[in-house]
Amino acid sequence: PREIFLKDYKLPDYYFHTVNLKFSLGEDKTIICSEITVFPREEGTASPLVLDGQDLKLLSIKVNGEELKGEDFHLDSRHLTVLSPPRSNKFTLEIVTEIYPQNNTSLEGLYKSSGNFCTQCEAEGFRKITFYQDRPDIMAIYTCRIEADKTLYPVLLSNGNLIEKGDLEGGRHYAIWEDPFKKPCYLFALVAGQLESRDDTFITRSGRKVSLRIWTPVQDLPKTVHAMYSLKAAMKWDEDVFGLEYDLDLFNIVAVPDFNMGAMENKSLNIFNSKLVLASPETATDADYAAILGVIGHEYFHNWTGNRVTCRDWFQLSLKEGLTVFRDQEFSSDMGSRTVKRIADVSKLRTYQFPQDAGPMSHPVRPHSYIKMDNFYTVTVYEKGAEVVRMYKTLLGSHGFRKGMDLYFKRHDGQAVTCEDFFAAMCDANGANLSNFLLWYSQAGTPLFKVTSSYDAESKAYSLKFSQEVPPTPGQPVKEPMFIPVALGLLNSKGKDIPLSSVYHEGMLQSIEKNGEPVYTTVLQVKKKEEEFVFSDISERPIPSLLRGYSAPVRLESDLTDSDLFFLLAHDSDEFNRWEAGQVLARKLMLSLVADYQQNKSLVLNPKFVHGIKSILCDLSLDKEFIAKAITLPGEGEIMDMMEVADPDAVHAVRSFIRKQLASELKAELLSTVQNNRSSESYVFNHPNMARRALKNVALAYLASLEDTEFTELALHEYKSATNLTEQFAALAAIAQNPGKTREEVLGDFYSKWQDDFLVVNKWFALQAMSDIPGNVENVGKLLKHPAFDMRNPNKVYSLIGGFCGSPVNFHAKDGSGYKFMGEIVVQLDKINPRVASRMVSAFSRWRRYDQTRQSLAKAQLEMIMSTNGLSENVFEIASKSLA
Ligand code: HT7
Ligand code: ZN
Repeated sequence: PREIFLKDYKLPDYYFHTVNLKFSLGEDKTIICSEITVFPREEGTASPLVLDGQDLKLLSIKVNGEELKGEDFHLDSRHLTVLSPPRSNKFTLEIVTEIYPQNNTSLEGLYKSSGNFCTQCEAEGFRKITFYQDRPDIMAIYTCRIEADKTLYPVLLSNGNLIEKGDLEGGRHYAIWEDPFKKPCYLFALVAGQLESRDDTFITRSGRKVSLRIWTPVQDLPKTVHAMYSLKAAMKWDEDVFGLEYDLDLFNIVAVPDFNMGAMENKSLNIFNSKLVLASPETATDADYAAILGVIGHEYFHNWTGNRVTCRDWFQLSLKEGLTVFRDQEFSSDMGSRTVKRIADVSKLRTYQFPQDAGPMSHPVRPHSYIKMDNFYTVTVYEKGAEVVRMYKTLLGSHGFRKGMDLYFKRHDGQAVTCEDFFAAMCDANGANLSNFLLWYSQAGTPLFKVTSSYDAESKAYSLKFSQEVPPTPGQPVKEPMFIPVALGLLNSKGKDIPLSSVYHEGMLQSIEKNGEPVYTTVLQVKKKEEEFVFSDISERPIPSLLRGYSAPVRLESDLTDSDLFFLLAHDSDEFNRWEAGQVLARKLMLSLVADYQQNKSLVLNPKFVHGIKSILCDLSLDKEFIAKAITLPGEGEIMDMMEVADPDAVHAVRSFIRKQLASELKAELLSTVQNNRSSESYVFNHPNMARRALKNVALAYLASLEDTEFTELALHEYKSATNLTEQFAALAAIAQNPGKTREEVLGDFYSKWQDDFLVVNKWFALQAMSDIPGNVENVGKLLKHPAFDMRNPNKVYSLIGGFCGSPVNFHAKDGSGYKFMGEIVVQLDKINPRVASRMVSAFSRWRRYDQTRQSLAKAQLEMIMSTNGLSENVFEIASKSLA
């Protein structure tokens, strides 16, 4: 397979002006006629015109109306090359292709999902529809005519405005769509099928009346109320916060059950995985409701950050994705609790992105190369990319950030641009010099950021010394220091923020006041390998609250003592850092107990820790969802990530021990938490209600971990009396922690209740797949044969197989059974859907982190995968990089 490099980017020799597509959809074949007006970048160019194309049958090709002969073009399995296009400043190209969407299990290009036609063109799916320059810097105006059987496919949708429709002979009909905005082909979309819509309208602030339609099979329409609410909230928010309005009279969302990712932002025709549209209190949890809000927002926000201004090439993916994730994070924060959202986002970064950045697939936010672009829709590009955008805002302030965004749109509307263009807009709008900030795009690896402090009572000077180290990553052995914004406050002994007015740095006294007033949180700019900042006039030794709100995506190591951390946990005015202090304490505790466990010492839980958790649990002044997060221990992956040699059994044993110990010591408090937070009214999706349910569910899970009949009965009672899935599923999960008859009965009961709802059944698969019960691989193997399971549906694969990889004890079982199971699945899956298979093979990528026995077992599976005939480029890239 060929590797593609950012440094090799070249402007295209030809651009496309208009693209006229005609689809004739059929049961055994689909014919696509494409008519493109082409113009050269430089007049008189003699270059061949190279078009991408994959799995296409070419029926004819014409230039300026003349059919090309065999010697005029070259066709291979990946390209169609017009050898000598006319040397005029414009010509037309007409191509007719035949494809077979009914056999397309890759779910890229045009395919069928539950009998309906739909498309997925990002990143390189358009080349599976017709021959084209399939790259985002080719932007054109599209029209699309769709013809299909009227009974089977009554609804025909594409981008833009419907300009004509009518009936044809033989029970067929047609629709013509015209999109007035130029776009890259990855934003092209088509849907044809039996769908009904929930309709609504949104009036933009300049008075445009926009029709909103959410399309699903008729029986699912009642479950689209929350999606419509989310869409309208997102449209309003983008106007209020960024001044960005919707630009067409129609916005369509279609929900499909077979989809490789979450959703796709095609211009005015977003296509969504059903699980991110459909919700009712009985069939979706609070987490689902929140995800729908965030993803509907995300895809809608792409209309400006991605569609109106797009990427020059796929290396720039984070330009649209990092920015749009940042925007959806802010949207969700404004709709709920900012602190809780930030905690959730940082946890995601630590759980998934940090390990990626420390492993063989580590890559910069803007990768330097790829074999298969699909493999780079990663947590690094998305989540770390969002952190990079957040740092601009931290450095420039809300107002400065908005000025930067406004300039970005003013300069680049209608263009395909780069991360440097975004950076330049931010700097130029603010007259800012952000020196080496661009390294965040080009250097991979999570910086290790160390802080030491000292206080001199005599001179009342408080010094903070920072040092940083960016670890080597594949292809990048040596790194330069990064630009790290450190949001910081200092607490006095009463736990109050000390007013800050100036700081010494490199021999200069810098004022940090705002409008002549001292501040309580300042942002220090750390740019060197080692740097010192000294605060004067500090009358007692303060406790620093570092990286408030997690102001940079680094691993922080500080000299804070346990008592400093308990103090911050109790007093920090920055709620994120209160949570963080608790997490640092928990991580330290877990690591030291893991060491005890490995040395066969008996485990003893520090009473101070129990006390700290108790104070949080009983503090009625705190937000309930914050409490739920603060009393939840760091995940097993996070702890393994901090160990020299990851030991899944020890980490699992220690985490379970602490959970049980806390449950037993705080039994009474946890029980009253469950009792006092039961639902008394019907389900409402709002922060106070979600927070209450979250806290109740965490408390119940703690109690059920005790395996005590009283609490199993309690969980059973909660399961039976629940009036919404959030509480019912949490009770089921609490019961399912413990093997035995009750577990099996309740799991059986749940399935029989929900067997007709595939989204709920997927949760049932995931719950069992993730189970820590030893030997669970056998059960997962049985579930593969369950009638509700289907390897062709990505959601089912992610639930059952992805869920299994999420269980450290079973996936990493010392006898290698988990690895063998996964190795076989990857090979099987790769033949059906390479993109999904490559996500599954990623589970192996950190095999070197484990002991020798596990290493050789995992390596053997990777080698077996590599030796498979006909392996896809997707899986090849991940497996080969993992072995390198
Ligand atoms: N921009 C979209 C990415 C996406 C995608 C990429 C490759 C293959 C299938 C895909 N489906 C959606 C979604 C987003 O991040 O907004
Ligand atoms: Zn996106």
